[in-house]
Amino acid sequence: MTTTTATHCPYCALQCAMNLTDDAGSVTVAGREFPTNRGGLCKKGWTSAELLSSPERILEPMLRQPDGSFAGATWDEALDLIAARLADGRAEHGADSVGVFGGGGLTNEKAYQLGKFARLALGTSRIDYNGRFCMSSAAAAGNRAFGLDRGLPFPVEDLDAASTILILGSNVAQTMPPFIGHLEGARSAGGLIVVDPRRTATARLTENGAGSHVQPTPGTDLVLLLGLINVVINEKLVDLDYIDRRTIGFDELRRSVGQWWPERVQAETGVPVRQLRDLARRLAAGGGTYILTGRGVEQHVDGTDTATAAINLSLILGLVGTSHSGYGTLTGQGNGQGGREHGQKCDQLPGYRKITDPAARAHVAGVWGVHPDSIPGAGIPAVELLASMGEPGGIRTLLVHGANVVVSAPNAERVRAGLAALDFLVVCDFFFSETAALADIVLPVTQWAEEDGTMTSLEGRVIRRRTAVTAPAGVRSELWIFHELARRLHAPSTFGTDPAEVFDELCRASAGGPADYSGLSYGLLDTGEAAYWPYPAGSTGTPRLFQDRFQHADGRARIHPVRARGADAPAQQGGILTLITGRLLEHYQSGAQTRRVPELAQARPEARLQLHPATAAQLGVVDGGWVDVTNARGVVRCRAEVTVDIRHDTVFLPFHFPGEQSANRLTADRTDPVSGMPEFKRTTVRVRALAGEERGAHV
Ligand SMILES: Nc1nc2c(c(=O)[nH]1)N[C@H]1C(S)=C(S)[C@@H](COP(=O)(O)OP(=O)(O)OC[C@H]3O[C@@H](n4cnc5c(=O)[nH]c(N)nc54)[C@H](O)[C@@H]3O)O[C@H]1N2
Ligand SMILES: Nc1nc2c(c(=O)[nH]1)N[C@H]1C(S)=C(S)[C@@H](COP(=O)(O)OP(=O)(O)OC[C@H]3O[C@@H](n4cnc5c(=O)[nH]c(N)nc54)[C@H](O)[C@@H]3O)O[C@H]1N2
Ligand code: SF4
Ligand SMILES: [Mo]
Repeated sequence: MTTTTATHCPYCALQCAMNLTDDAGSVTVAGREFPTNRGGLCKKGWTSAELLSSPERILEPMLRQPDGSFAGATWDEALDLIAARLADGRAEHGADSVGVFGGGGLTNEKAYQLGKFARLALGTSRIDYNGRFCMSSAAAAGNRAFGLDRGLPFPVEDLDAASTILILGSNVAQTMPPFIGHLEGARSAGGLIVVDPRRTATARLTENGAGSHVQPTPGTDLVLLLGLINVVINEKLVDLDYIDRRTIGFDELRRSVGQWWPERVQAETGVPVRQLRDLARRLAAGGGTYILTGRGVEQHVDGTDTATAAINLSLILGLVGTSHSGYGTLTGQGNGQGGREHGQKCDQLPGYRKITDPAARAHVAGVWGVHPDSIPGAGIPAVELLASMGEPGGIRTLLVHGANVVVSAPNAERVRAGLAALDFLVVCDFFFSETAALADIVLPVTQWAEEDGTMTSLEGRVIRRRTAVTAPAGVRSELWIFHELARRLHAPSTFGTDPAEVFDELCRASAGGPADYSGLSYGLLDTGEAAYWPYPAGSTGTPRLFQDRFQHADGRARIHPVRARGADAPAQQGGILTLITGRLLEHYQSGAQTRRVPELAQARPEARLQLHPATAAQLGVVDGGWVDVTNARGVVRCRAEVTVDIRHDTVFLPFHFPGEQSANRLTADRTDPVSGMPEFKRTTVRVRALAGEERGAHV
């Protein structure tokens, strides 16, 4: 029998729509018409169904044996053992010795249930998730300025009518390929501006009169933005009427940017004065202007302040909540948006409520049928949580759901050592990811096409994931796993296994919160209606936010002046280069999934270090030759890709690969003081060409 099911791609936040056709077990993917992707998919989407029947899939619970190998077990054996170890750990070392690490790829239902499970069944405050590595800086900036964090406060299609789009630190042409269709309007108006230290596929979209590429020194975007604000104010390009009616804080901003005159900005960023002025004028010219940020400017220790500066620029130009203009951040993971709303963040309860707010605690406790005092307080953010493994007072047991931290967390070798120091590690995954391979127990779970649920896309639109194929007999849904463990742990409240029922509960728990889903249900979503939150009961949702007011009590946006910190030691002195990290089209995140898709693995089998020909010549590096990339934390060994598409002082590594090619062996676990975001994008390294015999050992 052949069945076709309408669902969405498992990977990124664009959530491209697809039809999955199951013809007697052979599953094919076809793009489906939808506003974000208009029928298009990227290679990852096209090949996504291959993982359903991957020979590497785990098909029964796996228990580590005394000799270090894994052996299959029944679900009862595995769950009994986990429950017993969790109960013992809690009794012996306290509830906060148990940690939970979630992911932005989990459905809303799973993310919600994971947060509830941690607080009620484990009684721990120690829960956080990989979205801390992703959206935390932009989220903190949005909350601070607007009183609300929804990545794009407008539908993606609004961008079609823009004449100017400024993209700061995002390579959408490779990270969300169908998205570039929405840049066409700006390109034909000559107004696509891409800020990236590399000449990326996205930067190339500005060629032939379509716009301009600004190529600053990595990590200087905050100064660049302060310079733009300075020019906009000095050239009287601000929208004073808007500033007056809708914001607070402009005078302080004006004073704070006085020192960032264009020549000084040029000296720090390398961006010519002329280009800076042209850019400021273009942004103020009207005709539909949007400012978008990505991980390139947010994944820094000053990422919150940089995103805030981008918001300040948008506010003084009167772009936010007005027609045909806007500010937004491009959410990354499939459910990166919903995943940050329903309680897997350490300081959060469902509906984007604060766990420290007594009214929020009382509301959620009411839905859960527990006393508010039984909900633990705020925990600690991801980097700190991982750093506490094996430390006195830190976590001794960890449950991982939807993250591969050994590859994706900063200072990855320290994370590996921390995981090894745990008393007990449980990982739920489809595959032996590098993190699962270190676990005591691995529980195999259903993949996207085998489950129902909801995802909230980068535009804050809640969409349905639907079961298209039958899961292999030995795997289970995480909702079922939470239910079974909660039962064994005698947890209060209920842990439903039916996604629709869990969604209804989530909607009730979110009612009245900033991310209010209370008017939603599977029934409504299944009608195909576009559902943008906030969607309180009785409403029809909110495609466009901030049109009349911002979410602060007085309705005004906060212009929060931010200062640039002193620059670090300039790159290239004494052979020091700046390493930036990011993504390739073919691979997704830690690569745990896409490295197992033959077509993608063949296209990009390994990490390559991008460097400029002049730098390569100085170091004696040839294209395809082996290099060591080192700093105090570790060494990466890989081949070089010599390219003019990068600055002389900068090198680039993708972070999709494990072991000696893992970029996160080099990144530091310093974090942004506001958001807890680690510094992924700027690390100092030395590069050395390897001689024939050295490289021989590693080929
Ligand atoms: N193919 C693919 N697509 C993905 C993903 C994936 O892993 N692979 N992941 C998804 C997720 S979770 C996310 S978060 C998004 C991320 O999507 P993007 O933000 O587009 O991804 P990155 O490649 O991390 O970073 C974007 C760009 O930032 C630049 N950059 C680095 N440092 C700086 C800097 O200091 N200043 C500026 N201006 N730019 C800088 C890099 O050169 C890079 O081209 O992609 C999503 N889509
Ligand atoms: N150097 C550097 N490091 C980075 C970044 C960077 O730009 N540079 N970017 C950061 C960003 S933006 C992100 S989002 C993180 C992401 O990094 P990770 O958290 O490592 O992301 P994934 O590789 O997607 O890991 C998801 C894992 O969960 C599994 N999985 C997928 N869906 C489910 C599910 O529903 N349930 C369960 N139980 N498992 C599931 C997958 O098989 C995979 O093993 O990496 C961060 N790390
Ligand atoms: S752009 Fe993102 S959602 Fe669309 S097909 Fe590619 S990975 Fe999937
Ligand atoms: Mo991300």
